[in-house]
Amino acid sequence: MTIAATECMMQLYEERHALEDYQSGVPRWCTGCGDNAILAAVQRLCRDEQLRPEKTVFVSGIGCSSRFPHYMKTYGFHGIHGRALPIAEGVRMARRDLNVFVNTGDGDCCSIGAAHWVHAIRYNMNLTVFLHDNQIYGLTKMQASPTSPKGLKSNTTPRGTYLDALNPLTVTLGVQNVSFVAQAVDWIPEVLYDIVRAAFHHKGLSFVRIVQRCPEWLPKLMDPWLHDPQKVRLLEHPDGITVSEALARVYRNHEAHDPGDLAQAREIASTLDPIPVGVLYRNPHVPCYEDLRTSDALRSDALIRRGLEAELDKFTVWPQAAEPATATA
Ligand SMILES: Cc1ncc(C[n+]2csc(CCOP(=O)(O)OP(=O)(O)O)c2C)c(N)n1
Ligand code: SF4
Ligand SMILES: [Mg+2]
Repeated sequence: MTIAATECMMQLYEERHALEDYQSGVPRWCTGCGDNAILAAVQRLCRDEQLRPEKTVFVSGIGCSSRFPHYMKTYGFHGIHGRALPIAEGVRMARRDLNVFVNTGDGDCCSIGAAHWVHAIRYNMNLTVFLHDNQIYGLTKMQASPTSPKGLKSNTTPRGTYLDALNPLTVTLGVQNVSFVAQAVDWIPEVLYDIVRAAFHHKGLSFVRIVQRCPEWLPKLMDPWLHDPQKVRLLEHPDGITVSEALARVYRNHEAHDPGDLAQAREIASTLDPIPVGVLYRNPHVPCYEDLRTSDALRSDALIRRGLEAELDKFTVWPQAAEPATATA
């Protein structure tokens, strides 16, 4: 009896995954790169939720941030530039039993992959999407991206960019069937983790824009926000994230926001300073495309049989009615 109990305990111990079970290799990101903070939050999520590594997949495009799957001891797909979302949708469609995450950069998602981004929001498949928004092309050494601030000098814009930055939050909130939009910053790990967790628990496409610092090419870009907690506007709600007492002492600029209010979410999303952080929008009732496509109603025996018969009928040669015999003289 005692032996059985010990064995049982050992088995439980062995089956519980530690943080190391999700960690793979040493990240090659620069020191201080915000991608490190995102990786730490996501690995913690996997451990806390005890996600089975063999049932979890990270899909990315190309960029510094897209190296993410290499550092997760799960399944992963380091895809092609701009195509993280369609690859992830394919995975999800074929394997609804998997936890599917997407890591995409601002160039990857908002530039070359913009069309896929819009349609992925509309299809609302059950994916957890992290937009690592460092407002620059990091991997290819500092070209302006659509989210670069106006006037930013870069290798492709030596006189500064001419256009206002594209706002990933307002764009996403403008697409039909949007179901979850949040914003996080890499330098408040407690809130980053809570947002990542809320996104994971949402059924449907959860889109999290994470303001991610790139100390290599834009070392000072986020300094004003980093050094003045008043410039961060924390949004709290039981359906979103809650702000701990310790955090509230530092970040005094916090307010209630109901993520069920789309009009309010759009208004908040359009303000850049102070920067809103929290869950802006959540609607758990938007249907997921993969559920619509594979619903029982569409796969009933009767419907499948009718479809098959209709297909076979196309090739059936029906016997002609016998010609009436003609009288011979
Ligand atoms: C089709 C194609 N076009 C261009 C490139 C070159 N390229 C690789 S990564 C990248 C931009 C990466 O920027 P972003 O998505 O913001 O990721 P970050 O490196 O900043 O994390 C570009 C233009 C490519 N690999 N493939
Ligand atoms: S270049 Fe920027 S985004 Fe890329 S690893 Fe370095 S700090 Fe991170
Ligand atoms: Mg980038």
